[in-house]
Amino acid sequence: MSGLGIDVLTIFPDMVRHALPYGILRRVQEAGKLVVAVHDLRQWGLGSSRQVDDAPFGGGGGMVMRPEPIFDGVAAIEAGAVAGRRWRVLLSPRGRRLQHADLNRLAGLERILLICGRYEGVDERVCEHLVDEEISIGDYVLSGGELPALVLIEGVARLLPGALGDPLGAGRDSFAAGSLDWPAWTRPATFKGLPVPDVLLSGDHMRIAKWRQDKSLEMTRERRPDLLQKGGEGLESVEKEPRLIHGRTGR
Ligand code: 9D3
Repeated sequence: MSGLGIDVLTIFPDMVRHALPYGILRRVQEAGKLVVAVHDLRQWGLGSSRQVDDAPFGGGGGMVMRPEPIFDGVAAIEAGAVAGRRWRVLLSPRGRRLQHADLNRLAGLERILLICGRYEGVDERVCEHLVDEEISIGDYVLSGGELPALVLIEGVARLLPGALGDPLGAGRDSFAAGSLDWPAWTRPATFKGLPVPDVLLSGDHMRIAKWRQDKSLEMTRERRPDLLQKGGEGLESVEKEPRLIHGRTGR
């Protein structure tokens, strides 16, 4: 297989599986460019109750994910039918915020293992000694890493070669690098008395291209001036060095 393999380790495997067979994500998998294998962490849970969490040392509320099921699950997956080391990513609110450049980097790997946290977090030994990288999808609190893992999977899937029917493919994204999309209209030309801008009906493709570029820049200045700052986190800004953990990187 020349494409990408992604394993997901989670206590809610069906939550992840049920989101996979839709849209581009479905097509990429049907084309064999992406294989996603979802694993139930409870397989490696402790005792007859398959326990995966416990109270935090030092007290305080909430539960923390125990390290053994996660270490055992990762070892089993990497020794399984498709054996070999994965790039191990922990989805965590403490991780570095996911950027488009991360998707490009991850799309270039062969095998990724996504570990989804739940409860109040995971035992720090997982972060320090098992995973290569911690990723967050933004500064808001969710209940676990499953939806963030799906966000990452969908974002990576559409960057795989030939994922989009359009031969320009994801290249159109880089065309719009560092600025927001221009506004779009479709038929009817007038709706509830609201007309489409004349220029778009003019057939003058040079004028249209210029107008769109101006609109894109105007909209970016207005809503996301941070994208225009040099050194800011552009949609496709050249990737900063990935955060090193134990001296390993994804390259
Ligand atoms: C930051 C809140 N933490 C303070 C005690 C507790 C906590 C809340 C929610 C710890 C973990 C979670 C579950 N969230 C994720 O696993 C998660 C996440 C998120 O909440 N926001 C953005 N990205 C991510 S990636 C994984």
